[in-house]
Amino acid sequence: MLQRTFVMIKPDAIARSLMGEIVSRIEKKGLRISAMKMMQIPRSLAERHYAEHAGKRFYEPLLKYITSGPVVAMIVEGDDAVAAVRLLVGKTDPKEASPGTVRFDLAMQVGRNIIHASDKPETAEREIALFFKNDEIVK
Ligand code: D4T
Repeated sequence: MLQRTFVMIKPDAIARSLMGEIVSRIEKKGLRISAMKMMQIPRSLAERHYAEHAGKRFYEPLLKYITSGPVVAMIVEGDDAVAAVRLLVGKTDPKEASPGTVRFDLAMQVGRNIIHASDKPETAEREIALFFKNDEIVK
């Protein structure tokens, strides 16, 4: 089923010059990027994006991390794109991710796991609405 998902390249990936490597993996897989922008996330947007984690022990460090530098936000489309991108990204903790995934290959710590991808189609739509206006999306 044709689906879209929300992907974000996190600040440490930009700082480590891994943006191109990550975009390249998404493109080579055969997925299509229909929106993309670099931005620095204000705290208010970070709070809304990570609302489900409010109160958890890693919440404050997570907000600090995600607002610490520029990110690249993307909409990625393709057949079963939500699951396809989650597989490409790997498990949340890079130590548990499988070889060949972005997180295993390029990261070491859960608190610096370099990429975000929506976990469900409904989450994807919620996150896309948070980050993109309709006129920023290529048809
Ligand atoms: P994101 O949302 O960043 O793509 O991550 P996941 O969807 O894979 O995982 P998540 O929502 O459970 O976690 C959000 C974010 O919090 C960081 N985190 C998570 C952390 O620093 N310590 C932890 O113990 C957990 C569970 C990493 C990702």
